[in-house]
Amino acid sequence: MSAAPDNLNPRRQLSPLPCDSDSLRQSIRDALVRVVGKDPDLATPRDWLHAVAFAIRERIIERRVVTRRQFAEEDVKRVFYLSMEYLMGRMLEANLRNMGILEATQEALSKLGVDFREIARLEEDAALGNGGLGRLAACILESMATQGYPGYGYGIRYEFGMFQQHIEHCRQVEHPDNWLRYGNPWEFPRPEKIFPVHFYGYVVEHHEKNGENCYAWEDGEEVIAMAYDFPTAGYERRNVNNLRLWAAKPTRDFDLRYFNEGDYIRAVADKNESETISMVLYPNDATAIGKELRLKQEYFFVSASLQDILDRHLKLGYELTRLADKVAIQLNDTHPAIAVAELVRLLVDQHRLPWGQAWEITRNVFAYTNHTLMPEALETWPVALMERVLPRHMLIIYHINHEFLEEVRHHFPGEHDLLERLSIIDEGHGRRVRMAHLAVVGSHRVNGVAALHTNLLKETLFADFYRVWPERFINVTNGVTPRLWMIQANPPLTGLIDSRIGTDWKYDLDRLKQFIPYASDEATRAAFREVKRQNKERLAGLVKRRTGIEIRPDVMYDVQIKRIHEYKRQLLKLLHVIELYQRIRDGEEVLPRVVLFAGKAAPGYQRAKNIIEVINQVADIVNNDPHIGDRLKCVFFPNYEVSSAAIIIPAADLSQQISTAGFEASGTGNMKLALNGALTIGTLDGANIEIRDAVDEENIFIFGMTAREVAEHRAAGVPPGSHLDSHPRLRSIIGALQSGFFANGGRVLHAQLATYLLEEDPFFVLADYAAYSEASNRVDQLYLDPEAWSEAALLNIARMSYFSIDRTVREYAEHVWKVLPEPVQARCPPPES
Ligand code: NBG
Repeated sequence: MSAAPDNLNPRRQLSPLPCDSDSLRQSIRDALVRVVGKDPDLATPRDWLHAVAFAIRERIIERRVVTRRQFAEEDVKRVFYLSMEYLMGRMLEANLRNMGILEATQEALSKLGVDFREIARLEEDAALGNGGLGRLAACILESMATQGYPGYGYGIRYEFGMFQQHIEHCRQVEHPDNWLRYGNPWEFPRPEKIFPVHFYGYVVEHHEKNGENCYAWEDGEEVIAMAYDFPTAGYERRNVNNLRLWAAKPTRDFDLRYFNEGDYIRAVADKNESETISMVLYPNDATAIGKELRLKQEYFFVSASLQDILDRHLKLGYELTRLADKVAIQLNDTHPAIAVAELVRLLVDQHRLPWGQAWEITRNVFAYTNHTLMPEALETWPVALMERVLPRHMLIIYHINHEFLEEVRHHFPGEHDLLERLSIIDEGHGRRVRMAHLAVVGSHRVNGVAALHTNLLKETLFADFYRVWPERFINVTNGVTPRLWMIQANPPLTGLIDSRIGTDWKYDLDRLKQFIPYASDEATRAAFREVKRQNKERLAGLVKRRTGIEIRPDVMYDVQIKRIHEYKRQLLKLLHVIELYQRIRDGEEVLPRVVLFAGKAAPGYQRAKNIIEVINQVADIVNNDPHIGDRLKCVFFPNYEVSSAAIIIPAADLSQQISTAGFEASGTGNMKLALNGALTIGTLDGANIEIRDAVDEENIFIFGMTAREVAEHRAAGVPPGSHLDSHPRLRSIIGALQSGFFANGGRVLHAQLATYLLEEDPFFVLADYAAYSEASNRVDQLYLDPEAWSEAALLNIARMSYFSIDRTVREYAEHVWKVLPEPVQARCPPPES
C-alpha cells in the first residue's frame, strides 16, 4: 500500500460526484442511456427506477470506499453480524434520504418529467426475512452506519425471499417472491470474492510428529459461495457500511467429467443442485423445521463469512492470535451457531493453531442473541444428520462438549442431571445437537432482547447455564430506526415535531423528550389529529386498492400487524370483532372503528392459515351486513411487508400487542406504533413492559395475566371452557363460531376453532378474554375524548426515545462487542456544494 496522501497519489484520488439536482439529473439521464441502455424517449418507469438507482449507488459506493479506507488506516475493531434474515424493504427512498439527496433527486426527476412516487412504488421489497428478527437485523445495520460503527452484515442472497401472500377465497395462497426478476441495481456482484464450502465426505485422522492429531476432511461435495455487496448508508451522508450476501454457485460451471462423457444434461443438473442452497428463504417464525437443506444453508453462509473475515484480518496484517482484539461476531439467534465449530475448524485444521488457543479465541469473538423462548423454535439437529453433512464439525462439537462438561463436573461435582441438561448433545430425543447450547458455550456474551425475556432466559431456558456463568448473560432491549419508522414513514408527524422542537431529535432521539410539554398544548393536539387524518386517508387509499374495501378516515384505526401465530393471539382480537358485531346488532351504540389485521402464516402452519381464513370470513359478513354499515369494518390486509407497514403504522390509533405473557420475546412493531402515536393495548409481555414504564401507566392499556400468572394458570389446569360460565357474551361469541354463523356454508373450520379454544386453548385466549374486553372498553372511553386521547398519543411519541435502535446498538458496542465508532469526517463535500 502506498503511504502518499490521497491528493498526490493518482490511484487513490477520489473526486466525489456532486449531489446538486442538476448534476443528479445529468447522472440519472446518463445512467439511463449508458447503464440501463434505453433511449429516454422509450424508457419505462422501471427503467427510470433503475437509472436513479445506478446514479445514486455511484455516490454511495464512493462513501463506502472512503469509509473502508478510514477503517483500515485507523486500525479499527470490526463487528460482523451473522444473520440468516434481513428484511430491508425498499432501498430507493431510504438510500436517498440517508445520503441527504432525497429532495435534490426528486427535483431532478421532475425536471426529467418522471414521477418519483410512481417509480418508487415499483421497487420490490427486499424481503429476505420472516418478521421481527430480520427487520431488527436491517435496523441494526442502518444504525451501525449512522453512528459510525465499523459494522458488516453477512447473510444469504436468496433468489426467492419471503413468499408473496395472496388471499383467494379467504385463504392464504403463497406465491414465489421473484424479487430479482428485473435485476437488482443496488448490488455489486463480486465474482472474484469466492470461497469454497464443503459438505459430506469423511474425516481422516493423522498423527503428527509433535504428538498432536490433525484431521483432514476429505471427499464429499464442494459449493462455491460468491459475494454480492449491498452498501448501506448511514443517515445524512455518514459512514457507508457493507452487507455481504452469499450466493451458491457450482464449483465449476459444468462438471467436466459428465460434460466430456457427453452427458450435458447431467452436468447442468449438478450445477442447478449447487445453486439450490441459496434459492429460497425458509418461512419459519417460531416453528420447528428440520431440513437438511436448511442446515446446509446455515453452514454455507457461516463458512463463507468466517473465511472472508479471517482473510480480511490476515490481509490487514494482523496475527490470528489477535482475532478477538480486532473482530467481534454476533450470532443472530441460533441459525448461525454452527459458526462456533467452523471457526475452531478453520483455526485448528487450516491455520494450525493449537486447540486450546483456538477455543479461547472463538469464545472471545462470538456473542449470541436469543430471540425466542418457544421450545419448538429452538434449533436442534439430529446427530446422524450432522455426522453425514458436517462430519468434521460433529467431531469438534463432541470435543467442545467433552471439555465443557468436564469443567462443569469439576465445579458441580455429583450433579449428573445438571450435566445431562447442559450437554450440547441431547441424548433423550434420538440424539440431537442443541444449537442454542453450542451458541452459549461458544460465546462470551448471551443476551435476550427485552428485560422480561432476559429474566425468563435466566430463570427457565438457560437457568443451568446462568448458574454456571452468570456474568455471561445480559439484556439488550430491541429498538427501531427512527429514520425509516418515523422520518420516512410519517412525514407529516416529522414536520409537526420539527415545527415544535427543531430538527436535532433526528440525530439523537433522546431529544424527542423536548416534545413532552406539547402534549398539553391544544394547537399541537389539533395538529396531531390532522396528521393522523392525513395518514389514514393514505392508508384508506391503499386498502381500497389492495382489497376493494372502503374505510372511513374519521374512525378509530385498530391494528394487529405481525406474523400470524397462536401465541400472538390474533384469535383474541377476532373474538372481540365478533363481540363488537353482536353488540351493534343488539342495538348498542359502539365506537365506530376499522379493525385491520395483516401478517403471513408459515405455509406449513395449518392452524395459523385457518386463523387467516376465519378472519376473512368474519370480515366478509361484518363488512357486508347492512345493519352494521360503516360502524365496523374488518380488513385483512394482504402481503404484509416492510413497505406496507410503513403506511399502516402512521395511520394507526390503537396497537394490538396481546400475546400470551411470557411468549413474545420483545416485539418491535409495538415500538414502531407507539413512536407514531398509536396507543397500545397489551399484555405484560416482551418490551410492552418497558414501553409501559416509558410512557406511564395511564397512557397504555395493560390487561390480562402476567407471565407468572400464565404459568400458575397452566399448572392449575383450569378447563378453558369454564371461562364461559362467568361471561355470557363470550358464550355467545363462541356460539356464533360453533353455529357457523360467519362461515358462509363451510361451518367445519369455525366449529373446529371453537372446540380448540374450549378444549385446548394453549395460549389462554378464553382465560384472558374478559380482561381484554374490559380493557377495550377503557380504550373506547378514552377515544371518545379527543383531547385526552391526543395528549396520551403525543406522550407516547415523546417518550419513545429509549426504543431507538441507536441506543440498542450502543449497548451492544459497549457491553458486547467492545467496538468504538469511527465516523467518517472529511473528504466528501456536503450535497449542495
Ligand atoms: C422474534 C421475536 C420477537 C422479537 C424479534 C426480534 C424470532 C425467532 N424472534 O418478539 O418473536 O421482537 O425476534 O428480536 O423471530
